[in-house]
Formats: sequence, C-alpha cells, structure tokens
Amino acid sequence: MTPLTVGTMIFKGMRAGNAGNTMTDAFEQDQKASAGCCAPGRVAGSAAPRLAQRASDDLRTALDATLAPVPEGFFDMGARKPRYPADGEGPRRRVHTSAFRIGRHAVTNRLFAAFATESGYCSTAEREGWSYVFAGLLDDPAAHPVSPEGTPWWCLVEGATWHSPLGPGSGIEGLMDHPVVHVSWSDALAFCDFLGLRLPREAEWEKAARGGRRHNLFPWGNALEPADGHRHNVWQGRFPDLNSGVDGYIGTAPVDAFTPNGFGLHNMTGNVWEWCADWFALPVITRLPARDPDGPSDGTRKVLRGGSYLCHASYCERYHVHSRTGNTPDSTTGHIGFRVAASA
Ligand SMILES: [Cu+2]
Repeated sequence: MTPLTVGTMIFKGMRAGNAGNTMTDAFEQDQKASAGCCAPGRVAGSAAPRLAQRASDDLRTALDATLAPVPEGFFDMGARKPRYPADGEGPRRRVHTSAFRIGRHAVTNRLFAAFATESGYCSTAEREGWSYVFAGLLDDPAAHPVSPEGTPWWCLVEGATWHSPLGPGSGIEGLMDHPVVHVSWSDALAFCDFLGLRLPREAEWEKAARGGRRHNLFPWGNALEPADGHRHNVWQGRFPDLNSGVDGYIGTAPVDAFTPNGFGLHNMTGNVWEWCADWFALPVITRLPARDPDGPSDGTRKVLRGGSYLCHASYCERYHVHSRTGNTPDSTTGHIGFRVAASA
C-alpha cells in the first residue's frame, strides 16, 4: 500500500463511516475544513508488536517520579461557549473523578528511548516507514511532495520516526527533554503497558489541565498571553507560513518549559497534542454527573487534547483546556505525544 493511498483512504473512511448523522456530518466537515494543525491520519497495515517483559525498576522509578497527584472530586468539564461546537467542546457539565496521578509533563524522548531500548519495541511509524512532518520545520519541503488533501503544510516524510523526527539524517540529540513525537496511540499504549501505567481518561486529562481552577480557558487562567509573559508553546504570527516564535519556540519546547499549573503540571496546552484513553465522540450528557467516565465503548478515532505548537487563533484555536480532536490509533505526526496516568 503506498503512503498516498493510505492518506486518501482515511479521509474517505472518516466521512463514509458517519453518514446519516447531521451533527456528526457537520463535525466531520468542520474537522476536515479546519484540520489545520490538527492531525492528519493513517490506518496502519501492520499490527503493534506484543511485549513480553516489563520495565526495569530503574525505568519504573524514573516514570513514577514524574507523576503528580490530582485529588478526587467534582469539576466542571467542557466549555459554556464553545469555540468549535462541532468538536463537542461543550456543553459544560459536572463530572466526578476518583483521585489519580498524571505526568507532570509529557513523556520525553529520553524516557521513550529508554523504553525502546529495554523492550525492543518498534513503533508504528518505524514499521510503516513514514510519518507526517510540518513543512515549516523541513529544510526542503519540496522534496516531500505528498500531503494530506487540504493540508499542504503536512509533508509525508519517509523515515520520519520518534528518533528521526525530521526524517533520515535528523536525530533527537539536544531534544532529550522534549516530548516524544511521531508516536501513535498504539505506541503510547505499549509504553504504558510496559511501565504498568495507563493513558489518562479524557475527563481526567481535562480536570488535570484545569489545575484546580473553575471555568478557566487555559491552565493558568483566561488570558492567552498574561502580562508576565507566555505560558505555553503555540503559534504566533500567521499560520502556516509565518511563526515569529516569540514564545521562544518554533517547534517543540522542553516538556517542563513554562510555569506549571495549580497541580504542578507543565504544558497541558500547547507544545504537543496528547493521546487520551477514550474513543472520540460527541459528549453524552447524563442527568447525574458522570463518574470516572470511560467514553464510548468503541470508535474509529482516539481523543487528542491540549493543542500544539501549531495552534493559532487564525486557523486552529484548539489550545484551550476544553479543546479536543481525534485521530485514528495508528496516526503519527510531529505534533502528537502523550503523558501517562495511574490510579491513585
Ligand atoms: Cu490546532
């Protein structure tokens, strides 16, 4: 199967699979129209390898040290005034979570490299032989002419993987404390399984992102750029051709860049989209507050949260604590990573 065929199939499949539901159709059209920075996809031909052994004590200890507690209790999930209603950003509703722990930051290249060395795991992008890279990060985007329909700023780069994020010849030297990228949901799950951890539920992710605040747009409050400076890594300028980088970064930032939120968590918004455990669907509103909701029992796409270094109000304003998108579990790009969670 050629990469071009794969990319085209996904968009067709996404539309055909949801025919007959006006809300969902509108949602899919909106997703396609505004996919923007938000995640071109893939259905992989190869299956994720199974890992027999477990992580070393050293690696488990290293991961455990990155976890911060989030207390049990109710919170208000979703936006009262959604920016993208068709994404299911609203309505605002009461949700209860048990106590849990979540990564203070996204999983780094350093930690993912340790996992790959110990486990011998081969990621989706390594098996499939390609991933999507943002054109503005490539020296010669014209050398990679294949893009998903409607999003020419995404280049299909053969040989782009977590350890060669811009393709062959690139590396992660100097990026060991940056989030691992070009990891699929399946890769993130394999990492979690190996470490005895799990991905956050979507509700847990949003509660964590809000940092104990109520009705906030960002992990720190409501101002995108507070007077005391930038608080996350998003796009400044004009998407997709001018990124001034005044927040300090054009691509990814170190996972602990910027001030953490009230729960001590860094970069819950901006930097990289983060995989959650749930299948993606519009929220189901219940009469009583949901408790530790797991989301739909099946689906075609997994939830992504937090937006990325490519989000900008002019094109894809999905850098709020309530913003959401989804992608197939085998999709990989240079702006998708993940953080781990564990029950308390
Ligand atoms: Cu975006």
